[in-house]
Amino acid sequence: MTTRRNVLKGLVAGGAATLMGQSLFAKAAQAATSSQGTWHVTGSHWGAIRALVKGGKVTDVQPLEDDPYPTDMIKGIKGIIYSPSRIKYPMARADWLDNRENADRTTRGDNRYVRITWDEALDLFYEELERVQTTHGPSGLFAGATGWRQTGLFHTCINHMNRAVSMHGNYVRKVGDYSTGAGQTILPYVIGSTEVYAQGTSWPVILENADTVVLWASDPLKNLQVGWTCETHESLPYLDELRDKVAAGEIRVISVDPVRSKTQKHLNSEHLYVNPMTDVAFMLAIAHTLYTEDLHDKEFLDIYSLGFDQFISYVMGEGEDATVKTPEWAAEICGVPAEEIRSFARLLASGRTQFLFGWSLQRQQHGEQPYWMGTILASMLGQIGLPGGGVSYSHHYSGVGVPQTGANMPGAFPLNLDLGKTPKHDLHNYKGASNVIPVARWVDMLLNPGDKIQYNGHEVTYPDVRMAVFTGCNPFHHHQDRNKMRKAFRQLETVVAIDFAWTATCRHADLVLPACTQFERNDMDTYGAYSNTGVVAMRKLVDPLYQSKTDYEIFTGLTDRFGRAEEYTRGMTEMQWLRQMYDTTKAANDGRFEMPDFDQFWEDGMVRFQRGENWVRHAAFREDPEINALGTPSGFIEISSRTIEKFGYDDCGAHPKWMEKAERSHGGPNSDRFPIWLQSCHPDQRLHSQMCESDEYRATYAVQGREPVYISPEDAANRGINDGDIVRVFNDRGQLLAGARVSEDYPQGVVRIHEGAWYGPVDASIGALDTYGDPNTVTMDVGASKLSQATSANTCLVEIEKFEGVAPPVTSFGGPIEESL
Ligand SMILES: Nc1nc2c(c(=O)[nH]1)N[C@H]1C(S)=C(S)[C@@H](COP(=O)(O)OP(=O)(O)OC[C@H]3O[C@@H](n4cnc5c(=O)[nH]c(N)nc54)[C@H](O)[C@@H]3O)O[C@H]1N2
Ligand SMILES: Nc1nc2c(c(=O)[nH]1)N[C@H]1C(S)=C(S)[C@@H](COP(=O)(O)OP(=O)(O)OC[C@H]3O[C@@H](n4cnc5c(=O)[nH]c(N)nc54)[C@H](O)[C@@H]3O)O[C@H]1N2
Ligand SMILES: [Mo]
Repeated sequence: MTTRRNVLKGLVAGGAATLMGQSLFAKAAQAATSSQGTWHVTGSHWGAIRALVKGGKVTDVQPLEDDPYPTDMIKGIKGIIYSPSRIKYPMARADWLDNRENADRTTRGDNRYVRITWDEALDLFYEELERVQTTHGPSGLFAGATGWRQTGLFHTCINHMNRAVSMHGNYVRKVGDYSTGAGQTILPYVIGSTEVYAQGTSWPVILENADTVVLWASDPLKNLQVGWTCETHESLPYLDELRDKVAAGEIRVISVDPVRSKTQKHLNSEHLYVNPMTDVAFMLAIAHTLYTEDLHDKEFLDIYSLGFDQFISYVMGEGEDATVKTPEWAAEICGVPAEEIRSFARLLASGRTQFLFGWSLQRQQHGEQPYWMGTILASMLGQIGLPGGGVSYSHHYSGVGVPQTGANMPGAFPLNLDLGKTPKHDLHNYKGASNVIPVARWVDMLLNPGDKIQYNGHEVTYPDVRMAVFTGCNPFHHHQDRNKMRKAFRQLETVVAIDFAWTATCRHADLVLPACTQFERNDMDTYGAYSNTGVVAMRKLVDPLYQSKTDYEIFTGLTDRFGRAEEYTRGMTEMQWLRQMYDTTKAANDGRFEMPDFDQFWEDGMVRFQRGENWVRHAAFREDPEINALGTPSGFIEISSRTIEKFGYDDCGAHPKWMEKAERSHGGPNSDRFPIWLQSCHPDQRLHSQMCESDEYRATYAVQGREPVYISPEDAANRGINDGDIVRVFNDRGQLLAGARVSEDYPQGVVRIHEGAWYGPVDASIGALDTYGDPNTVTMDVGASKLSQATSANTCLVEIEKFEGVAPPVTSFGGPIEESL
């Protein structure tokens, strides 16, 4: 098979660190202009692309020849630019404009807006910041939410908002994220770093050395289609190599997942079905088998870990909890027959085993526990730090496992931490409340000012927030429990949303400012978030559409209103910033990685570096655990944690435990009323809510114009549901319409609606039917535990019925209902 990697091997035999002139890419770039228009290179979450521009319009988008494994989502890009859901002008909520903080907030969400000028909009933004800072101080403003802003290091919009707003005054911020909240909180106690965003063992090393690869709740073929920076897709050809090794009987791959995933089907590998949210019971029984059959590596545990005795006495039922965690005990919970649990444990111990964990299973109640157990199982096997063995929590993400070049990458637009002067307003008086909130608890914060919660060994006191600013994120997609959110938004006097698409967040905001898309501005980006394969030039394709502006221009206009624009911009234009960012990077790489001057780079579209060396995660620790001690309190792997024990939490203790969930399918709590588990995994054909507004592309997967709900043949038949029917999905928290896709990949009692489906309620009421199929209309908004307070999106039960009668039209797309002044 010809992969980009093989091509590169041939090209760089001599070892030059930079690949520019010779690359496939530069040759193609020379033929960039034709009668059809001009092809420009740019980067995106979906990979590097070439876009054809003719007559001021993007007419075609193709993956760059450099991309070894382009994603189908490239087809959706044009529809983002030319979406009927674009925000065309600055808009203000009709009921808010006249009465501001005294406006009727029960109509929030009815989507009635008035067009205003940019000057009026920025004056209003500034006046509201002034009012809130003067009346309530920094605890009155929440500007801490962040998300998957489009790519581009200079225009990274979250930094623009943070820099500008913090020049005016301080505000309530967030800690953690929705992706890995539970994992990134627990793992530093257990294995010394968050692990979730760490570079992992190189794929070639895994392919060479592993006997068994366990994909635990991990679907890399689906999730590696996008990256945090411009994605190279260099990790995907490795999955083809893995498929070939599976076929040749050289590696066994086992996907532990309630669902037959895209990756498992692609690899044609084994599937081990486990009941949703019961992995910990399964894992404890594996530990039981390894221990009782003397398959565990005592020497490794002695040298590299602490606290095994305490943990294993829990497994053996010797402590307070007198239950022995036998395979028979676990089988009842996890649905894997006891003998299968035993043979799986024996298989793991029979050779080199690499665990690859996805993140979905920590996005649930007690999400810390399966992650902690992952490290414990890998420690019992004694393979942490060996090539093709041990545990990874990141190989499904942004090209982790592609060897890193070692080159310096450009920095992003600076935050406000380098402020020469203090902000206009008081920085520190939070009136006894906390200034940092665990990210997934901000709706609780709005509803319960003054309340105290536990978080990671600390107490957090919720501030009394009156105003919120959102940019580069879509909270009316990303947060759980829409109806609770709608209640919470009634507490807010002022909500400002800056976006290019009229999302449900805009629909619930008071002031909506039209940013332009990344395709309407000049920028540059890291090519390969972990591989640092190169730097991609992001050339503006077309001028900002309608009245949209770059975030840079928007916040220059805002800071100008309080005399800080010069400081904000440092007196530089967009192109001056880009030049400076590039030149700084070139200087930092000098002598190690050759880079052309800026103009050449801008013309070429990319500078690319030589593939880095293979690497093994935790090898240094294994080699010398004293010198290369882990970042845990003891420096060793902590199978039991004194630190966590001392917090005294009932939902995360001294070592991992099986804990029942608030609701759980397959016989668990509440399953008599709502028998179906809803998983809201990451979409195969979107990036969260981005691209949902791409009409033509959405039509390729929507069912009668609604988001698909994937359902098993048994569940569908039992409810008289046929493939293609509109169904109502509901529980006590909410209700939504979706389109049934009956699929053999789903077992009975398990359905999926991909996260990011645009919320489109029938009206502004609480409990309103969602017309398109946003899964967060029905998900639960509780912290994973007192330790992480992370999202529990995947702890969610529902019932489903066929929708009878005339379905209401979808209200999610096409922008606001415009009213005149
Ligand atoms: N039920 C459920 N919910 C989930 C998840 C789940 O698994 N299940 N996953 C969670 C996870 S892991 C994540 S990361 C979050 C993602 O949540 P978000 O990051 O909030 O989701 P996105 O849809 O990427 O939202 C980005 C928004 O920024 C806008 N935007 C993009 N670029 C720019 C720009 O340059 N300027 C401006 N002004 N705006 C821009 C886009 O139009 C879009 O509206 O969702 C979380 N929510
Ligand atoms: N195409 C695409 N790729 C993406 C994204 C996107 O929006 N679109 N988003 C990116 C982001 S921000 C993130 S955070 C990552 C998310 O990465 P993940 O959270 O790892 O991805 P998911 O797709 O939610 O889930 C992966 C698998 O976990 C399984 N699973 C769910 N619950 C359980 C459980 O209880 N037990 C077991 N054993 N398995 C379970 C699901 O069935 C699914 O096959 O993806 C990134 N990649
Ligand atoms: Mo995420």
